[in-house]
Amino acid sequence: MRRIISVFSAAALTLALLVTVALAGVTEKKLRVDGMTCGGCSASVEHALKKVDGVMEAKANHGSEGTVWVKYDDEKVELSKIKQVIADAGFEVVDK
Ligand SMILES: [Cu+2]
Repeated sequence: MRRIISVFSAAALTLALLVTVALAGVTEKKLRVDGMTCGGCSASVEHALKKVDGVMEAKANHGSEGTVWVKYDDEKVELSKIKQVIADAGFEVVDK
């Protein structure tokens, strides 16, 4: 019984370690983005960001106070790259 417990706890420890490593570089950031006037704009920003290696999720909201929320692995992609992709899609990142 003790052996079973120790095997189980070793497995749990390994799993916890793997999860920690996997999540190590995950960062979330919300950016103010101007110029998105309709759902098509926000969809195109999301589409452009999701193609970037390292970007896990992207959610854009258009409007006068437009925002882009992005979840990414900062070991694979830098925030400056994400801002560049948004700019390349034709929109202005307000946060510098
Ligand atoms: Cu639009």
